[in-house]
Amino acid sequence: MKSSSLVLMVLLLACSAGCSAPPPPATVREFPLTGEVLAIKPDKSEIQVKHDEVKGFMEPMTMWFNIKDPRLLDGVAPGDLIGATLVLTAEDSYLTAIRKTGSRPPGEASAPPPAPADILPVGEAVPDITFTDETGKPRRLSSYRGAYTLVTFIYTRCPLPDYCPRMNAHFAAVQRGLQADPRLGQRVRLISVSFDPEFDTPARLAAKAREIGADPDLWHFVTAPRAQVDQFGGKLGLSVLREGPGGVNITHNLRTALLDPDGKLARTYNGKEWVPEEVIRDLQALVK
Ligand SMILES: [Cu+2]
Repeated sequence: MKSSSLVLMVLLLACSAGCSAPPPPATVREFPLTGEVLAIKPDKSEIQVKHDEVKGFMEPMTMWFNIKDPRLLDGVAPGDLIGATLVLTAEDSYLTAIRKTGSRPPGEASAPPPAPADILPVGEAVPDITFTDETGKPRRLSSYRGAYTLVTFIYTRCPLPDYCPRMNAHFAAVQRGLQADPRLGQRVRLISVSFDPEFDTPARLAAKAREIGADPDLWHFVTAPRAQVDQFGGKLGLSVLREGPGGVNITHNLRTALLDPDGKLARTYNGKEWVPEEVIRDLQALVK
């Protein structure tokens, strides 16, 4: 009850700061997908698949997919080859119609990609890095000291609605919370870091920032050379796998981190499960 009224309040605050037009009606797209199961979450809500090319949509890569009905995974285990339907709505993607088509001989099954090592513990200083922002200017992470800084990682050509586009939508909602509460607006900044610097030029980052209504006083889109972004992101739990010619096929997880005014890691928000209201609540508790 308490949390739902808070959600309502945040929504009202967000609307008082300018309600955008309702989203267009969801169009649903479906693609056949084949691949090898690498891992299954214990609650069967997600499955990791090393998939073949999804014609007209996605290069071969390894990634986690949502499963709406755990019964779809009855009899499916890591090492199995499967066929399925990838469903995309405006905000979500998931696998359905999963069927086992075979299995890799034991010993030939692929190992899941390694989890990122040496993640910074909460309370540690986050190493400085010099980004290039959407105007093409250098922007050091340390220049945000004095503010609570919410950092997430994206790339603008991410094809899956519940990955980077969802992070952008969540940050837009957090931004509305900052605009609605001057106390937060003065003390909190947002940074979206692209891990696709070759494609995400300042011009493309600026176009994305405009498209989703980023206020340049509150929210910056930045990037840095690949090795630097990967090293920086790795410290915050980001893992990016680059495959194909030039490493253009990107498989990634989602990590969002809150840095305190001293540049220390205050907390992390994992994956795509966090909601903007949770961040606003945390910020309201932190910002005195
Ligand atoms: Cu993405």
